[in-house]
Amino acid sequence: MNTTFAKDIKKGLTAEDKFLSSKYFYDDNGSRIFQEIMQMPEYYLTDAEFEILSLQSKQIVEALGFSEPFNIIELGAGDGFKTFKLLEYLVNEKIEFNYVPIDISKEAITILSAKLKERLPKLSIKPRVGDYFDILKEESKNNIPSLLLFLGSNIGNYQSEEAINLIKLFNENMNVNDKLLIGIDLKKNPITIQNAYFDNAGVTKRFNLNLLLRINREFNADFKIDDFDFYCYYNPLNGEVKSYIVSLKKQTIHIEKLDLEVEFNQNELIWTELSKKYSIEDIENLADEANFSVKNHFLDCKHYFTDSLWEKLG
Ligand code: AVJ
Repeated sequence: MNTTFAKDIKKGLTAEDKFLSSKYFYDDNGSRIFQEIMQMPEYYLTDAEFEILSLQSKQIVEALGFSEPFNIIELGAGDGFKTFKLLEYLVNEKIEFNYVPIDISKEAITILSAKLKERLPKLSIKPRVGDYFDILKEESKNNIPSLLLFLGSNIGNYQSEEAINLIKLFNENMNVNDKLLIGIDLKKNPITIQNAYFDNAGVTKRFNLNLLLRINREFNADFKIDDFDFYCYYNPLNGEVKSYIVSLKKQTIHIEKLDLEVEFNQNELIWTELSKKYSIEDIENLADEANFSVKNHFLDCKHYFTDSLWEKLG
């Protein structure tokens, strides 16, 4: 049994305001549903970032100003689909670099490596499985300039303070002049954002409710999916999309392996996810707080999304 997950379930479901972290969405089923989300037309984030890396790889690489060889270290590489465009550009230009994808899932890394070896046989790839910061620290010791990739607006899942702390940790494990390319979803027309998360086909609802199915399976719980719904809203004043699971009736859930009974009132919520949106000014403040200077913002043509390039200051 996964003990941190067990503790987090107990903590979240016995709290006054119930919560479960979106980091637990990504079991095998959840990862598949997230692939579906990325293919929905309403979920503009993936297309926007793909456009940036397809059309602006040259500008990004020039802005690095690195001597060769250098490292490209990707945090949470996942399926590596977007990064492919950047890697392809570099290989075609015969630029000397190593690609170091890091993921906690060994399976994801194995699949990614095999795919890349086939599609870019000349790529030098050094896949790593394990903890981001341990590996970053190790890689920073070899004194090759490094570009860190933290793409896909994953930073959006963190509250302001946590986001600053995470980026400070990146900073502490980098060398001066190393760069961070960070993908961030921008504030925009609230309807566009709302539609990306509250899709009509209910894919995002399935993504959220899958967490209950995961708890059923891993902890012998008895959540009945039809007794729960999904709700989310975007608050343009603070840039936060918050997602919730809603109990449709008063009910008691038994989680056998945790020896826990959880009572729900009708319409009671479980907060599952924060997907925070930033303005350019917000991004510059965040960089500032963590001792980075912003070199460039690479935007898509609709200005929905940015891959921002930051430099570690001395
Ligand atoms: C993978 C965290 C960037 O918050 O946009 C997509 C996850 N949640 N639809 C996001 C997600 C609902 C996604 N991130």
